[in-house]
Amino acid sequence: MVQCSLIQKLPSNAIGRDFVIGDLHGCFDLLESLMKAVDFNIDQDRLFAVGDLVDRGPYSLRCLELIEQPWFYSVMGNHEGMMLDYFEVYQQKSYIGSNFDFDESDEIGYLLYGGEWVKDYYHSDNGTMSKEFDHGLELAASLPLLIVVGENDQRFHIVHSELLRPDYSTNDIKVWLDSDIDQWLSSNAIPERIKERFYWGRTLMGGHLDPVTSIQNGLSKTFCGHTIGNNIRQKLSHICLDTGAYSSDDTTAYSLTIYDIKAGNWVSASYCRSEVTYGDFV
Ligand SMILES: [Mn+2]
Repeated sequence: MVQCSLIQKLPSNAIGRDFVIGDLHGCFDLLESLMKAVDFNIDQDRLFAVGDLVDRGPYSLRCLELIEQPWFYSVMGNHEGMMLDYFEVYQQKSYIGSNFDFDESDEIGYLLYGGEWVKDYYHSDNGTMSKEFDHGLELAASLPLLIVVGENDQRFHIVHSELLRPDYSTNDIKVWLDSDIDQWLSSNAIPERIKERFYWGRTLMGGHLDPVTSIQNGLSKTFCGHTIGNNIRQKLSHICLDTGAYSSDDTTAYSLTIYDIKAGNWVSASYCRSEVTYGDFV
């Protein structure tokens, strides 16, 4: 499994706006529409992504390449995790110079889970992936599991799925709090035994804890994705922005959503609508 346990700390944005974008899944073109709609200023504004930049949609590598932009920040999603695991097998087996059988080597089912696009970057003549793909892999491997931004009432977090505690079924407090996160920050690592839930868990947004309050005292706003819904929704201070971008061509309720954190409003774009849609979520 992926060894990522990084946590990234950033100051508040003193000169511009902070936006969060839901699971991109290769929908680079929808992101472009949204950045235009909010008049995104790359010199002042910042964009935080909740992970799952790749797989299923049309432009996975272009979404990965966003990681190089100084205004773009993302956490690792389970899809980046699967992609890195898949290519770990490829690298270990040293297929360089011989034909690589993608399907034969897919012990984790990554290709079936949306990873088929990687085959487009394979050179069968010399048995290697393209240089730009290898670079994309390096960028994915650099992603943190958790981003912490700002202080006090300005503070927010970015994580792919959920900050649920492993003992949630018996503990009155179901989620990790700012004080826990501050301890991980001071040791610069998230404990190994609890981190998988950060990018795979679906207990909270999947409705397995309902009924729950929208706010958890002691936990700052925590933006996440991973579980598709028709709209933004909030549970225990987690605000889920995954509105199913990659399937917005055949499901009219789905879209890609960008959220302006301070203003408390969102814009969404879809493959089956020519116009973007606006709304509030405060
Ligand atoms: Mn996911």
